[in-house]
Amino acid sequence: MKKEYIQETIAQDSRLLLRKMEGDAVTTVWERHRDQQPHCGFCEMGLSCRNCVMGPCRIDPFGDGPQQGVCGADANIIVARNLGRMIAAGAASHSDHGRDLVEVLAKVAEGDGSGYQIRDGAKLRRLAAEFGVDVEGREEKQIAADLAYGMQEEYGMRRKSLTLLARAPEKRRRLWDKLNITPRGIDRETSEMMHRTHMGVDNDWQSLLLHGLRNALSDGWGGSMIATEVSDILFGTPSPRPTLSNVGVLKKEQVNIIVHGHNPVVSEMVLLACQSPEMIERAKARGAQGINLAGVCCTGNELLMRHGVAMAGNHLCTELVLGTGAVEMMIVDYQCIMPSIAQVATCYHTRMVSTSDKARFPGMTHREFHPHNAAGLARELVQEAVDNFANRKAVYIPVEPVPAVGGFSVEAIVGALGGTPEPLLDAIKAGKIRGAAGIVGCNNPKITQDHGHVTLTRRLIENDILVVDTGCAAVATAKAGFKVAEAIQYAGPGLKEVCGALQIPPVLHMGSCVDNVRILVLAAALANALQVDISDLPIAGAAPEWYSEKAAAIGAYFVASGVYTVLGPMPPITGSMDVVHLLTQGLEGVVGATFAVEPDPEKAAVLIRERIEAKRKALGL
Ligand code: SF4
Ligand code: MSK
Repeated sequence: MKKEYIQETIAQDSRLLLRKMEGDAVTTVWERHRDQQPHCGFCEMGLSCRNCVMGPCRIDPFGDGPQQGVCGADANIIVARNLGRMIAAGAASHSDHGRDLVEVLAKVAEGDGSGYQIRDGAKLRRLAAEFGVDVEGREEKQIAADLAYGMQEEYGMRRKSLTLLARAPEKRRRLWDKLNITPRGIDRETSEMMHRTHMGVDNDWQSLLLHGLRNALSDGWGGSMIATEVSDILFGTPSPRPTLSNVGVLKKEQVNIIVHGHNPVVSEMVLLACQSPEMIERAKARGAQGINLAGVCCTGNELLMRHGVAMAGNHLCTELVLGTGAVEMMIVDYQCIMPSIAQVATCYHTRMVSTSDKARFPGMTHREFHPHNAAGLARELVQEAVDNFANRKAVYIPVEPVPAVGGFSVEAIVGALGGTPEPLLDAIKAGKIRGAAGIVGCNNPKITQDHGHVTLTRRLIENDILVVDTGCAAVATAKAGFKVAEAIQYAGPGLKEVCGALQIPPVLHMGSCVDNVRILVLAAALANALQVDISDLPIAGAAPEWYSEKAAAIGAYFVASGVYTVLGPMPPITGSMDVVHLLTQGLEGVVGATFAVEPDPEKAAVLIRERIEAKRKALGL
C-alpha cells in the first residue's frame, strides 16, 4: 500500500526521510499511530479507570451503560483523577530532572565534580541570596553547598511555600494563598496527588483539580525552575548565538554523534569529549574530517542555547535522523525517547547508548553516567563512535540546514533591551508590539508535524505579537526559518520595527521544556514592572502539538500563574462536561486564566489575538 506522508509533516527533511525509510522497511511512529486506530473512546474521553483491581472500570458516555465504577466513582471523579495523575507524572519528571542537577551541584561543592564546575558564579550568588544563603566573603563551593542543601529541602515536607515563588507578583501569591494552592514541597505535592487519587480518598472533582494546579505550580515555580537555574550555574546562562537546524546539520564527511533526551549533565560532557584534540585526531586517522555533535529534542536545546550546537530535529524526527545512515552513535538520557528507537537503529550502523539508571531501553547498550565517571565515560563513548565510522554504509542527508539564533535567556532578552524590560513595555504600551505569546511543547502524530507550531507562529508575528518558544516548538520554527534577524520580513510593521532596531528575530528561542519557567520569570518581571498581576498582561501560551504528561503540567502551571493557554490536541477530559467547563471557563473567575482547546492553528491564532486585545483594553492600552 502506498503511504501518504504529506499530511504527516510539513518538514521537507522529515518527508524525504520517511520515503527513504519506507524503502528500508523501517516502521516509524506514524505507522504505529495508524496501527492504533481507532483509539479507545473511553480512554480518549478520560472515562476509564484502573486505579484499583476492583476494576478496571469505564463509564458509558451515552448514558445507556454504567455511570459509576465498582467503587461508585462517577465520570467527574474519574476524569479529574486521571488528569490529576497526568499532571503529577509531568511534574515528577521535570522536578526529578531538577533534583539530578542539584545533586551534581552538591558534588561540585564537595570538590568531587569530576569535570563539572560552576560556570556562572554571579548567578550562583544571586540564587543563593534568594535562598537566604550567606554569600559575603565566602568561596563559591561553600555557597554552592548551602544552596544545594536549600534546594534539596525544597523537595521535602518542611516548606510551607517554595522559595522561588517570591519572584511572582504579590497579587498572584495572595491569590494562591486564598485558594490554598500555594505549593509546598515539590515531592509532597506530587505524592499527595497520588494519595488523593487512590480509591476512597479525594472524591470531590473540583478539589482534585485544584490540587492539580498546586501540583503543577510546584513544578513551574519549584522543580523546573530549579532545573533551569542550576543548569545555568553549572553550564552557563545562555546568550544569543548562531546555530543550524534540521537533519542537514549532519555531515557526510564527519563522525556524527547525536544526543537525545533532556538533562545537560550527560550532553555537556559529550560535547567536551567531541572537542578534544585527541578525539578529533582519532577521527581523522579513521578517514573522517572531524566530529560533529548535534542534538534532538531538549538535551539538544540545552546545548543549542549555551553553545550553538546544531539541532537535527524535534520529537518526531528522532527516529528519522537514524535513517540518514550518517549517525555513528546516539546517546540518550531521559524523557521523550521512544522505546522503538533502538529497533530503528538496527537497520543502520548506529550504536545506541543509554546513560541513566532511570531510563533503560530495549536494544541499547547501558553505560551509566555519574559525576565521578562522566568525563571519562564521555571520552570512551566518543572514541567508540569514532571507531564506528568505518562501519558506515550509504548516507542520505537530503537537505541543507537552516540558520537560526538561539540562547534567549531572560538575562539575554533584558540585556538586548539595554538592561531593563522598560523598552519592551514601552513598545507594548505604544502598540508596536500588541503582546507576547509563549509557544511550547512537542510534536504529536495526531497533528501534522510542525504545522501547528509554524502556522500559529506565522499568524502571531504578522499581527505584531512577539513569540517566545521552547522545546520542540522552538525547533519547528527554527527549521521554518523564523529564528534569524531576517525573519522580521514575516512580522507586522510594529514588531518588525522593534526587532529590527534590536537586531533580534521576532521568534525568540528560550530553551528546553523545563525552560518554560524562563517564560514565567519574564512574565513575572513584566507584571512586577507594571505593578499588575500576570493575568493582567497581554500575553498567552500555546501548546499546538503537545503529547507529553510534562506538557500537561506546564499548561496547568501556566494557567494557574494567570496565563491563558491554548492546547492543540484535546486532553482526555471530554467524558466530564463539568471538568471541561471548569478548565475552559470556570477557572477565569478562580485564577484569572483558562485553557482553550483548538487544534486548528489558524483559529488558535484568532483566540490568542482576541485575548491579547482584551487584556490591552482592560489595561487602558
Ligand atoms: Fe473502578 Fe473505582 Fe477501582 Fe477506578 S478506583 S478501577 S472506578 S473501582
Ligand atoms: S522534548 S516534552 S517532546 S517539547 Fe522536551 Fe519535545 Fe515535548 Fe519532549
